[in-house]
Amino acid sequence: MPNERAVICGWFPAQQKDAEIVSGMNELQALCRTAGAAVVGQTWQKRPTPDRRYLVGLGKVEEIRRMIASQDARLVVFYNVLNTMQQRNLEDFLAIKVIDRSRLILDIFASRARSQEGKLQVELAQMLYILPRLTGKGVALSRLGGGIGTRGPGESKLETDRRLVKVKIARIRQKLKVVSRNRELQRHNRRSLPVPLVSLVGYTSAGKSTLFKALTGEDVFISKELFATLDPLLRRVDLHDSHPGYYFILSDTVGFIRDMPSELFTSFKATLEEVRQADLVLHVVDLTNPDWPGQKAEVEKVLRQLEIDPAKVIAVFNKIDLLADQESLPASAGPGVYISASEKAGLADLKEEIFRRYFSDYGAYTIEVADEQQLDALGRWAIVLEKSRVGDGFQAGVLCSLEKMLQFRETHGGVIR
Ligand SMILES: Nc1nc2c(ncn2[C@@H]2O[C@H](COP(=O)(O)OP(=O)(O)OP(=O)(O)O)[C@@H](O)[C@H]2O)c(=O)[nH]1
Ligand SMILES: [Mg+2]
Repeated sequence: MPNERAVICGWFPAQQKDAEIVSGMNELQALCRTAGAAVVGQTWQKRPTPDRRYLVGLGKVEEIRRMIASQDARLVVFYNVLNTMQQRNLEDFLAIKVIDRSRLILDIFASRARSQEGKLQVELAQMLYILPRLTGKGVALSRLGGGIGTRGPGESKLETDRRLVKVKIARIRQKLKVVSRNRELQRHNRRSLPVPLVSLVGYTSAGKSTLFKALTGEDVFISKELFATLDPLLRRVDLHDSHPGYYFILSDTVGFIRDMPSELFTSFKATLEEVRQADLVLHVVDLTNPDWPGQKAEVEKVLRQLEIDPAKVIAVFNKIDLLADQESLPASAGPGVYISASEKAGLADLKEEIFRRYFSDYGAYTIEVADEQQLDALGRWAIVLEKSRVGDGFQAGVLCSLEKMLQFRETHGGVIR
């Protein structure tokens, strides 16, 4: 729906603060823009409970109808999740397409998915979204389909009942199982590296990919649009400048948003699992967003759900280039590293913090092993800087913690010099 004209609307509980509502509505506007729709009008309503028929009160619905007419809108997007009946009532009353925020986010994800796994995950989320909405009373898939753009899975006129959707869900789950087995294998190979896996997390648009690019030199997709990144990506980052020989593996992945559609959460489990496996988690925070504390709290909530140990998390406050009073920063936002990913400022501090957290008990050792098999095994325990033949065996210069060195000697043999 390139340039589709949209009106946005939201219901909020009576006690909700106006500032939070404004930030939520602004975010919905950004989501619309990302999906290709221009927001030509917006309105919201505070009331103790949502209206059963229309979510918002009838007076509000009439206001939306006037807005649609005066602005020539083609679409209405609601901040809240609509049930089937509310969605249908609204469409009947307004006589144009009505979708909710979950649907919008699913559409954006669908347009972003590149990898086979990403596509399957999005498709699963779309099916999970549609299934409970296919309730009796002749609501066919064709009616649910074709929200923004023509990407949804609902276009196929053949799939007109719940049974088919259930079969499809089972099939996608099956395929995902195969893909995740491969991922499991890759992860196993990665786990046999002697260096930490460092995961970037953060609210969407916080600057994760910009930081990934600044640290790895990789030309990744960066955009002011939301959910620019979907698929996990891994690259090596050298700490060479101050710590020769040391490096870590950095992963970039999907961003978070408040009230993430539960269907996406379910289907992106495997991707989120990557974060669980990380040795260190860099939580990137966009300090220029007025609601950064709210966004930070939202991400921390997800990290808690994923049972990630807070001790593994490093707060990375980003975009300080845009802040007027940079001197007073460290005191204001809390403990963490202050950077500008786009200006590559503060990156040395960040690398130092990563080094301090993971490598502080590492040192240089020389070890002698008997054969090539042992030498290969050594590479899974320690960073091997150099190796040479000595007599019948090998000698290697390594970086490792003493604890791991002793463990290696216990399980594989060898002589530590
Ligand atoms: N001024 C400024 N802009 C930045 C900085 N870091 C990132 N940006 C901008 O912020 C926007 C989002 O950056 P991304 O790196 O795509 O953000 P992300 O966290 O990967 O976002 P998603 O992949 O959507 O979750 C882009 O327009 C970047 O150019 C920074 O340090 N300073
Ligand atoms: Mg990104």
